[in-house]
Amino acid sequence: MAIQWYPGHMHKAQKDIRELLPQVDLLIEVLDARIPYSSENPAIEKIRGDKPCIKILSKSDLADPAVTAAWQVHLEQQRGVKTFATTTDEPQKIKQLLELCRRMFPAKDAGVKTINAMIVGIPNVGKSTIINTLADRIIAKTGNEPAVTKSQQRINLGSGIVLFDTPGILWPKIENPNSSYRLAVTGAIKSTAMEYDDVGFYAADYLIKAYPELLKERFQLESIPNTELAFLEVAALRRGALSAGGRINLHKICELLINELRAGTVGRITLETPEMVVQEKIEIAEAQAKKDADAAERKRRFKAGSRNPSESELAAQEANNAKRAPRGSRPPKATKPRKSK
Ligand SMILES: Nc1nc2c(ncn2[C@@H]2O[C@H](COP(=O)(O)OP(=O)(O)OP(=O)(O)O)[C@@H](O)[C@H]2O)c(=O)[nH]1
Ligand SMILES: [Mg+2]
Repeated sequence: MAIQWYPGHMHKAQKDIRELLPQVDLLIEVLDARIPYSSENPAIEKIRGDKPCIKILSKSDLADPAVTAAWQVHLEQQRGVKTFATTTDEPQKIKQLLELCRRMFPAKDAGVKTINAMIVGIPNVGKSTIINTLADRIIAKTGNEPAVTKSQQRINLGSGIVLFDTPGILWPKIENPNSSYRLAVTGAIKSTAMEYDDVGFYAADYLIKAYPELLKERFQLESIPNTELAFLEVAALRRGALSAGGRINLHKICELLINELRAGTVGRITLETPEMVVQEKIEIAEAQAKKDADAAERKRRFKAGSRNPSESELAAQEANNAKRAPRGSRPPKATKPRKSK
């Protein structure tokens, strides 16, 4: 299943970001620390050009700390990129972001001009929360569901930095199917645009391989079954996710698993590592190359046109026709060609 969610306001927001970009000095892209690759907007990377960029790894309290550190090293290999891991548990650390902005523009620090920074990122990643922490007051509306911010907002922090809050955006085509699932698991996709069962199976499959110990502890299991279905069944029994008549209710356990993952109660979990993503990119490129080669071959065959059948093929066809003709039937009478007037 391909999960796509690209409502009209996101299309408009993307256009607005593109228009505003030339006027800003700095781009702050907020990524979800649990999915730093899947939450990175490929369009932003294209339109950013040489503009300096801070990539914030938000909600790092929910992510695996060792993997967050690995992602920071990986992301900083990109030109002009600095990274910063944040969590609402450490508001003082979020405030260090302002220092980092000033360090990136030493000339402007002398009060010559204001630094204009635009905050962009996927829905529900924590953009408005960061702005409120930086401003020390509630300026931007926040909420634990995607698409809370619906339009752009300019916020003057008063210390030589102006921030632009923007609505969370996804993109029209999510190329990597794993990314769609990871965005759905972490809560960036509206619940009406995804199926809990499908996403729950995806999450269970990943977790039994990547974080079996956390699952054992959370669901009080002696050992972890080796298929996602078997795990979901025992988890459902543990949690009483049953329908009338005592049948296992897979929908209920999938929803419960996803909600617990989002809330961080299963533990600190990251859904992708730099190594996994490198491998996935290779697989996607290979699949695309095969698709392109098949299309080129079809085109070539079409252009070469149809060939004449060989003698043996003609003979086989004739024998086939004779076999099919009902006994005693006559070949149709040849119709006289009409006289042309
Ligand atoms: N655990 C955790 N939750 C966070 C963190 N930052 C934000 N949140 C929660 O994530 C939810 C979304 O936060 P928002 O700031 O509204 O996200 P947004 O990116 O502005 O979302 P949209 O405007 O919908 O695009 C809220 O419930 C926040 O409390 C964090 O560091 N850790
Ligand atoms: Mg917002």
